[in-house]
Amino acid sequence: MTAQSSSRVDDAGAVTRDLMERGLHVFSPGVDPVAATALLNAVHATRAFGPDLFIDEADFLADPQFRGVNPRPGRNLVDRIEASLDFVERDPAIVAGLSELLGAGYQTLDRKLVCGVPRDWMPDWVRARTEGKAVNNLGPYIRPDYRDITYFAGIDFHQDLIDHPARTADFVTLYIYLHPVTAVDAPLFVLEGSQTLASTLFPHDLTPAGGDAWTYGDGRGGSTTVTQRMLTGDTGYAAVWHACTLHGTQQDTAEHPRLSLRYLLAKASEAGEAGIDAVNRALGGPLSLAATRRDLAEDGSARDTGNIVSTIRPVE
Ligand SMILES: O=C(O)CCC(=O)C(=O)O
Repeated sequence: MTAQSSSRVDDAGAVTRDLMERGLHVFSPGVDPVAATALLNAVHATRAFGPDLFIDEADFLADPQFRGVNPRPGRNLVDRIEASLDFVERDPAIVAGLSELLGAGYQTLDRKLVCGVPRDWMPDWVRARTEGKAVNNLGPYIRPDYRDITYFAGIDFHQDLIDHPARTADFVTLYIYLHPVTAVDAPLFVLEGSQTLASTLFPHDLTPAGGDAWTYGDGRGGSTTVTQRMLTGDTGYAAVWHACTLHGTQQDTAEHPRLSLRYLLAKASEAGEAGIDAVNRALGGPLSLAATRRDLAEDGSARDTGNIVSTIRPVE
């Protein structure tokens, strides 16, 4: 461990405090940029990132699949390049921060690569199907053998609890940029303070309140003011947020994709008191919802509910 990383590790309690106060902690510095670049290069070597990622419209229409289009065991690119992930999974400050928050022996619920897809790559028929939608996971339109990564054309403000109905918010998301991310690279937008209302139904009740402020209602009569923060940063940028923290992305408007690593990490069931317990005790609402969203049709496709995050005009 270097002198620099040990001073980060000694900063005990900072991750928990940040999640309690803002719903988010940014690791500073992030993880090893050289290793992140090596991973990025390895990912690029697996396929031609571009318009050929997409299937033909006729093939899509022959058998539309809206479920089961994300990475899964046996079809997850990060599992094929496991050795390259030590720069995250063994980074002393990341391990210390997550152990503080989730207890030693925390569990990896999910880990995958996420790709923000440039608009220019998308066929017209895919643009027509995604325009104005809140959740633009492009998996249904991607060639099946490339569904070992999750592809987004932006996703509206949501909690990561959205994919886990009935689960307690005992987990966090760790998000790593594999190259510099600016305003045009589909940076994450996080609403600081949004975790305080605990779990709420998607799409969320958000109204602009001037500048970077939003009024956020919980649908139960409560509301709070939250602050929008755009997460731009260099290669290896690393942030962790609570399962109830609202965040989203706009579509990538750069010429290249935005590639990131995304982990979901949970407290081990046998772990004693950990930072996440203190964070959760401070929340003003339920820690789980039986149903987390009301935007899906029977077949799993997204209905048109609008897209709030796309209304932000990013300024760096
Ligand atoms: O990377 C993106 O564009 C969106 C990622 C995200 O918000 C998520 O996976 O929950």
